[in-house]
Amino acid sequence: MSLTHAIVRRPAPTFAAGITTSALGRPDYEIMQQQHAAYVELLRELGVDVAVLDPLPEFPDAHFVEDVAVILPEVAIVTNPGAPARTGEAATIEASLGEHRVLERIMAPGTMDGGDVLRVGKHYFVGISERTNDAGAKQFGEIAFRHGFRWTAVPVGAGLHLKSSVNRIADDTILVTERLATRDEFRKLRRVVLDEAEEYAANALSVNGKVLIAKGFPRTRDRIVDLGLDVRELEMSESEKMDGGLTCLSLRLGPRG
Ligand code: CIR
Repeated sequence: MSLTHAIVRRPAPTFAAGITTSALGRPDYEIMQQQHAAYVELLRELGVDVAVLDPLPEFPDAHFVEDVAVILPEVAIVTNPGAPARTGEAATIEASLGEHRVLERIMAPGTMDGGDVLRVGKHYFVGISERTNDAGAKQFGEIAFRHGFRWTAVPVGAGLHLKSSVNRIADDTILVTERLATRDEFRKLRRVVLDEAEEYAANALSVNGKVLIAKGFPRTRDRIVDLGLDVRELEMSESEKMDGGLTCLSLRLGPRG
């Protein structure tokens, strides 16, 4: 699955006012900007054409662009984010997405955050979480099905989003927390199970043959390297303080169709 384009948004000076459950302390804006710039630079180095949108100070979480849309090969689905403070963010991504795809929408009472949607091949796993409800998942599933995908709902339980706990790192291979590893929905996939102390590293991102992970999780890195995969590490401390990770910072597109 090659990635050609990505959409990111620079963090706003207000970003520390975003939603968080983390007890890691107040994030630093300057360091956040540096970490975001390094992320964009790495995507570009990996051959991705990155569109960088302006900050939106009125939406302190808006640089976590993944949550406002899910991009399929043929269409982009603008979500209805589940946190009331983030609902208005969805409309702000439509113009950029419209350059690449026809748009569809998740409508109330359905809610959905893109962080709950994990694609593995022709299948979508949709996390049911505090942000994505059954109605949102069902609307998503119906659209995905029309475009040739199957889908399964997965109760997220702990953690913010499904992709806080599980991500695809190679064909049919997922990096997953112990808690979700034994779930029936994932039984057909090869599972790389995270150490409990390294669960934040679950939010890995596969980009054009490399696996991007947060820096500071050596056991996870070694396990992925042992699979013969090429790992790149990025400092993610300031996003982690705001419950965000590598996937959250971009919307990614492959070729259309
Ligand atoms: C929020 O709580 O919505 C943001 N502070 C973090 C969103 C992270 N997004 C993601 O995992 N896809």
